[in-house]
Amino acid sequence: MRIGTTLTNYIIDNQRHIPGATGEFTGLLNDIAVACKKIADVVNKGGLVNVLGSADTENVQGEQQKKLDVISNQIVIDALQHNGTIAALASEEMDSVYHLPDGKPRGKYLLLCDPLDGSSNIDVNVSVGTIFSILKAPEGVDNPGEREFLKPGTEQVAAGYCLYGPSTMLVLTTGNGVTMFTLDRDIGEFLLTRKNVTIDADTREFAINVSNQRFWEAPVQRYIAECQQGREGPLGKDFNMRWVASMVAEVHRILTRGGIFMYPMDSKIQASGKQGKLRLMYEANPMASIIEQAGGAASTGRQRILEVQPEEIHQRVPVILGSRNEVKRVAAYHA
Ligand code: AHM
Ligand code: MG
Repeated sequence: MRIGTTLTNYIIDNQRHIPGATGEFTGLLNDIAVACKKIADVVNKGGLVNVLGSADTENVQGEQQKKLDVISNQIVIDALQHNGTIAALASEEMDSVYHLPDGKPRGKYLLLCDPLDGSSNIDVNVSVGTIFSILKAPEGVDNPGEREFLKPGTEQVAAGYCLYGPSTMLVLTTGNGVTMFTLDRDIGEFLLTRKNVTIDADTREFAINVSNQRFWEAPVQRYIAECQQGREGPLGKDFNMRWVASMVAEVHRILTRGGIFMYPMDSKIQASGKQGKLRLMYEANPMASIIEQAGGAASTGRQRILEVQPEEIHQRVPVILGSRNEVKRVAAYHA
């Protein structure tokens, strides 16, 4: 596929190579792209259309929702529920699985999404993003429930994110590499700008929220201490550090110039009875799939993220992902 190809043409061309494809998957990706364009529009207008600030509501996980969390969630529902491409939808912002209204056609896929990740960055005008993951829906189930969603990340048929930064970019994997598209606002289309994305196996850049240092487990303490010792330490090289607090932006940086991103298990998270900070099904799995498809690795420290068997849709996991050799090193320290 040549640089400049529209996302629409790219997915139609992919469909041609799949015998028996009905166009439903193409329609689904198209609906997702439409949702992302609409979210990009409101995120971009920001204070001009009074969408900044808190919504004065909490999501199921007890987190304060921003107005834009709620608006983005509704945009995703509106874009996806009419066209018969999905059978149900689960979102970080909804307590339970969203069932399509009666009379709407049911599709072959299940969609999971974090409509607006990194929303603590909204009010300060820093990059945020939408993350999505697609699973096959079980046949013969009219209204799939939570149980039907509980598949490990290896079962994803596609995953991606849309980054709302200086430019809006949609990054996609359908299990055959990673492709990047940039929104051309003048024509309202995502155009292919990078294909066959690969991540260097080694890196000199780490991303972790160091304010949690006193809570980290020993393997993470050891790794970050070694990074900080730089050329004089056991890793023999100087490291740089970044922390945007917006996973989409961190993953995008890693896909662009390598790096390792960590939101590990720590004693504070443990004390709150959770299994991690980030959500397995809306954040960790889709990002792990993209990172692996680009030649990187993604681990909880103790297990490949994509092999974690989910027990509930809002489940959380520790996340360590990025340049392969560094992720392997941190996993080895856990072993
Ligand atoms: P959110 O889905 O509520 O926005 O939370 C997820 C975000 C990630 O994008 C980011 O990596 C992390 O939370 C930042 O957490 P912290 O503020 O603890 O550094
Ligand atoms: Mg999130």
